[in-house]
Amino acid sequence: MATIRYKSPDYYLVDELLTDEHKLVRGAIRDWVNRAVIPIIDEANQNHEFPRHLVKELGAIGAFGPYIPAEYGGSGLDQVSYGLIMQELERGDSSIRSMASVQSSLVMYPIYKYGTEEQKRKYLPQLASGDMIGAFGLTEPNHGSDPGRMLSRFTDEGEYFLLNGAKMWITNAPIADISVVWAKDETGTVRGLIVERGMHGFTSPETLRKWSLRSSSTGELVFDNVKVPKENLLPGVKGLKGPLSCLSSARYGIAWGVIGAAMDCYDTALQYSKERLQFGKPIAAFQLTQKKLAEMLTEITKAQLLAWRLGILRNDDRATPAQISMAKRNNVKMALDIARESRQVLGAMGITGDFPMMRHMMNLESVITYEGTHDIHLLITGHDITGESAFE
Ligand code: TGC
Ligand code: FAD
Repeated sequence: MATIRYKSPDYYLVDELLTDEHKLVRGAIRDWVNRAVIPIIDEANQNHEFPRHLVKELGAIGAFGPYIPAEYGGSGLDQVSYGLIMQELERGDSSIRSMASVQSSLVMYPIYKYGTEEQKRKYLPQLASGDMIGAFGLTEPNHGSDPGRMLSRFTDEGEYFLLNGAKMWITNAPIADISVVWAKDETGTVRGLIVERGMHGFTSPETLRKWSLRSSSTGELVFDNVKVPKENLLPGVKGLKGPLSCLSSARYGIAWGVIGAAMDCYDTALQYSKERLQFGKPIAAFQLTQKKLAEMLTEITKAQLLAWRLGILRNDDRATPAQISMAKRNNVKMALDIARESRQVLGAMGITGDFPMMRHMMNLESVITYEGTHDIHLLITGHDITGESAFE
């Protein structure tokens, strides 16, 4: 099988820019993906099933909250290690990376950054170990790219907050024990609330019949007069910058993650092209195949350098949201294009589940949409370089 012979490309010797710790972390996650994900992932996708048994294993290998300090259950790793973990997980499948992205950047991060000490102690260690699953509710049925216009609201009822509204397209919603939910208070200010499964009036129906991220559990969060204890408010942030700062962390992880999907596609196409004979020659000998492979490797190399540099900037807390948008947008499109091109190299074989391209391609259609669409990220860059917002 192509996946077992997987060899990640490193044309510009980017490995020389990594520390021993980075390589150790990457190797450990790669071994786990080979062992635990690759053998089951096609079947899980074909059956539209979330491989729930992997959650505790993801916790055990340190994939949840790798940059959260050890005292709260994390591993205290740097941002490049976090990126490499995302890269290796997404080589397995974007659904597995999504699970880890949401848990780490969209649930643990806001609790760590904006939560009380009690909230951190109560939730972070359990999220890190995978004993608890989290979700992040920002998008609403009528507000996706424009979350600032959200309709979800809560009122102060003295002893508790009363929450009403609905979130849609939420990763992990049907299986999450807790959800970090962004809603407006009586002054119209966006605040974060931790909503726990079992709270009266809270339901989380699953979104079915997806052609993308079929091994990820997606659903809605519906709040019908949910009484949320006051101690579940995240006190440390007010306004849209709260959820958007979490997105910065998750988008950064995606910029790395999709490189893994692209590498898997490229490596599979390269191996296949050397073995598949047509017109009496390996198809790798034809110029048009070489053009495809050479362009794939060029784009992967550029994406690697972008992600690595962004990681260094993030380690110094110098990466701007607009720089992160540029990397998310570029790298996801790069991976999607490579999934499509590499699928062509395999001809008819490329449409089967014996090879990963179609699965990656379908997954990446979600990845290019969530965490800000391809066009929204272009507009964020446009805003940054011109000073003019095209949103209003
Ligand atoms: P705007 O006025 O631009 O910003 C409001 C405030 O937020 C600040 N800010 C940020 N802060 C931190 N990180 C960022 N990335 C930030 N972007 C903006 C900004 O400085 C401002 O602060 P302040 O202090 O002045 O109030 O707000 P806007 O309403 O004009 O926003 C426009 C826009 C388009 C940039 C933004 O709303 C946006 O990014 N839209 C895309 C929505 C999106 O990405 N949704 C993702 C939902 S979660 C998800 O998809 C999870 S998928 C999970 C998985 O399975 O992996
Ligand atoms: P819309 O905002 O309706 O956009 C539709 C089209 O219009 C897009 O092409 C967009 O680029 C374009 N458009 C919109 N505004 C403009 C503009 N000003 N200028 C030019 N073009 C514009 N959300 C969460 O909160 N939590 C999650 O865990 C989560 N997980 C997800 C998992 C999956 C599988 C998917 C598919 C989505 C998930 N999302 C999640 C939601 C995701 O973030 C949104 O789908 C995304 O932000 C886009 O919103 P929308 O789908 O409502 O599209």
